Amino acid sequence: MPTAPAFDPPWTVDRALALFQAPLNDLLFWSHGVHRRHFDPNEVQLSTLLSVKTGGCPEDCHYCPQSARHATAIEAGPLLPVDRVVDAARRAQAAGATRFCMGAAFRGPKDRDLDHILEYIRAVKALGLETCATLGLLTDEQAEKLARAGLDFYNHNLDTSRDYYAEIVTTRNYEDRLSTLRRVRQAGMHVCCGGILGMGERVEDRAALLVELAQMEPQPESVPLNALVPVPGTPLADCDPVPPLEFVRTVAVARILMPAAHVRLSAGRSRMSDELQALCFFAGANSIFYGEELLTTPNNDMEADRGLFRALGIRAEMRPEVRETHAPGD
Ligand code: SAM
Ligand code: DTB
Ligand code: SF4
Repeated sequence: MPTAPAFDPPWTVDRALALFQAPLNDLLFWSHGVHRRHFDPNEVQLSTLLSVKTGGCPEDCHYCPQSARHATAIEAGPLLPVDRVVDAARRAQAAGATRFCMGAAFRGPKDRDLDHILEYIRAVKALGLETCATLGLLTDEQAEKLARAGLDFYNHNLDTSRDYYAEIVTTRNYEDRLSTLRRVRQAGMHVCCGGILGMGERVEDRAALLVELAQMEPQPESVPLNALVPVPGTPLADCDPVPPLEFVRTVAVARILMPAAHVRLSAGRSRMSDELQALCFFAGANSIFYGEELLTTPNNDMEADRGLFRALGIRAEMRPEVRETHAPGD
């Protein structure tokens, strides 16, 4: 077997591509080794999503069923009342999730909407859950307000490479996304940032996306890897699914480039077999979206996920402060 290449930064697209092109067994051996050095390989973190404001979005993201510019079956709704959000968070916590992620179909929040969202954050945080929100582009002041309300993570995906971005979204650019990510960091929140595979991109675009993420200082704490959920009415409805082993390779390269990040199997998991998910966990994935719905599309059945975890000997990760008060095996 060839000896492992050096895994230290700075990462370049060529170096990342060389990993993508390595024999699969070598790549998995390397990525699993990195994974074991940074994490318990038998623990997976569980996040639950809720769409707190659905549809009617002015942006034109070609993958998204919530854009008002695409003729999909999604109807626009208002921001949910706080008690509905708190009920959903309680159910997620009772089912075993440690993080609750609130998503809104905004280009960015209006200040009036933000005040309402700050109430969700305070209430969900008070339950003892980690909080995450994904609300689109932020100003400095909005990022600071979110952080002060107790928001732990902000999800804001780069989605694809800088070069391919304009093929996927025309109503904002890569730099707009990077500016918001800098504001999130500046305000002291953790960054959740990843992308979507299966939008017609090349392997070079996947490598460039991962290098873009890996070059952030500090690197994102959380990296969601979505497989496109093709929704009728969106411009990407007819894209071919990502070849499963290409998805595994992307997980493995993400793990090597961002050794301390939680790499999340995100949208598209319901089309993955148990065996493919098992291979992704071996490659270095250690987080999933848990709950029967993503934002507007179905996710895996929770009982099936618990069954898969039992079969693989995987435990749900506890929050660090909870773990300290439990002996192993509790
Ligand atoms: N509007 C905000 C924004 O775009 O940042 C937050 C919500 S948006 C729905 C959050 C993320 O969901 C997008 O960045 C994209 O990565 C993901 N997403 C949306 N539609 C998807 C689809 N059909 N398949 C996979 N991922 C999708
Ligand atoms: C992420 O990377 N994926 C999630 C979450 N962050 C917000 C969203 C997936 C959405 C899939 C399509 C839908 O359900 O509308
Ligand atoms: Fe709007 Fe976000 Fe969907 Fe783009 S991904 S259309 S910004 S909800």
